[in-house]
Amino acid sequence: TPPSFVPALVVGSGYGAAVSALRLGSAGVSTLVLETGQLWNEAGSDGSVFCSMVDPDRRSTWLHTRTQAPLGTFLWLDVVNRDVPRYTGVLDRMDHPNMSVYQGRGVGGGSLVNGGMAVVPEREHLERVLPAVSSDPMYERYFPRARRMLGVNRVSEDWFEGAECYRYARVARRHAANAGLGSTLVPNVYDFDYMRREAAGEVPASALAAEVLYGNNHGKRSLDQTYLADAVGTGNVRIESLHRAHSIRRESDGTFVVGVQRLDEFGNVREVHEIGCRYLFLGAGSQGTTELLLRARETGGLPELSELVGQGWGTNGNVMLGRACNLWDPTGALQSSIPALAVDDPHNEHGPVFAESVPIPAGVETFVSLYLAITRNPERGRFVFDEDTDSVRLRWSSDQGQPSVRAARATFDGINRANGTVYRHDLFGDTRAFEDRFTYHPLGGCVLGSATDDHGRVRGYRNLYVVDGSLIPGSTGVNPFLTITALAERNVERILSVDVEHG
Ligand code: FAE
Repeated sequence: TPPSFVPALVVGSGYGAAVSALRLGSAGVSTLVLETGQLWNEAGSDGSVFCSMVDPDRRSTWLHTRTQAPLGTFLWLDVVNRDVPRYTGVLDRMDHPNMSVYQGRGVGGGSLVNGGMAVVPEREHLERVLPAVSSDPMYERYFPRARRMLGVNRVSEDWFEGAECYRYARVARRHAANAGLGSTLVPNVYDFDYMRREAAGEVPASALAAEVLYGNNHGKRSLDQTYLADAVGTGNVRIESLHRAHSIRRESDGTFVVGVQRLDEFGNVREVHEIGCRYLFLGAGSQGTTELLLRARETGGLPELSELVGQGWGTNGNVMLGRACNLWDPTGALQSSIPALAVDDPHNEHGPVFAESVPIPAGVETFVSLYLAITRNPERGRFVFDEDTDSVRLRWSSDQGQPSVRAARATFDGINRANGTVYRHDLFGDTRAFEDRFTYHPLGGCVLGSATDDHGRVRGYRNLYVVDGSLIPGSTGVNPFLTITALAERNVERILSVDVEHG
């Protein structure tokens, strides 16, 4: 049967994809969005759509039989992760030699699982990593637009200072201050007014019920409630969940033909079909988009793609660590799962460190101060396509995490010295204090200005676009989704005004 046809096809439904879908739909372009993961809108037998971090079930994990939380152990005991039935759950971890890449799966992509921190990057750093992007319009126009569209808000300082659930963040701030370091309250898309009412017992708890990582049942403005809801509301956008784009080829008349696999909720391929489109927008995330392009380049579907596809990948300098606080310094049994504070060390000898104070929502006092540090690690890896497994492999060596560890160590050695505290060595499965073998912030693989032009148009093929985190070469210096969103707003605006025929 000949392929069905849509004018515009968007692959994935994370930040870049959601921006593309809304802007295409608003311009009157009939658009289909394909998402591998589920549409998370139906409650399970417990009455909730998502499960919590402390009691995970099959909804937590994408096609694995055990949950894969980064904090592997506590007192070296494997108490954190659980066996679960294999299912198309919401959090995926893609394992490569020396590096595990986390990604949200479902309509909304990473917005379903992430901590919601929405941070504008430092102007100088953005100019360094994306020299082709002029920063005035970014800071005057696209960052403010992205913040407004995503529903970014700030915690009220008065409430923060007294909230039991942010004792852990205040401890982190005080310990940093004792070492001469500042901290900042971090804006978020989680509705802080909702959280205040959770704390007052007026509404069902989500952030205060250890929900994040495997989804939030309340409070978080994930993309399905913002961009994607608006996109569907234009009447021109349709979203197909449990549909995975697999192959791409181009016909001689310029039509792209995408091979699609329809999955059941256990991840089995139930049906394959083809969809033709005029405009193809790839928003499948750093690994997903890069894999689609490399497969197409290596297996003949898009042979003209640049050799630069696959390159420029980085971890955003992610490294996690825990400190043991003194027994007179509790971090609190009730911890909001939504981080609200970051320690700032701009003058670190190994480059600036922005370290979020992250919760351990165990429900008991642990005296642990936990951090996800974002460092300026200059190391870059690359993806290669492996025909045997029909998937990409990441080339990343174990020593490439060392710049992140050195920077974090310089910051936190100082904090430990100033407070008479030590690192925890029991959290990451062995005795290491710094966990640099995973990233929540994969970036790069199809870098703007190299594998694409200055607006994400893929080199070698007209009407083929990359719109997600793969455009950014490895680092934003802060949490990345606001940058991904603002960059997509900028690029898609240009693409719509220059390339696309409007309906
Ligand atoms: P992304 O959101 O990853 O979406 C890609 C989507 O494409 C996914 O839904 C995939 O299932 C789907 N997909 C992949 N392959 C295919 C295919 N072949 N066919 C169809 N669909 C496909 O892309 N960032 C922040 O700024 N602040 C935070 O607080 C924060 N916390 C995080 C916490 C966790 C646990 C994680 C995992 C990430 C966190 N991030 C945070 C990172 C952020 O979520 C991430 O940078 C963005 O989601 C990336 O956006 P993309 O548009 O690149």
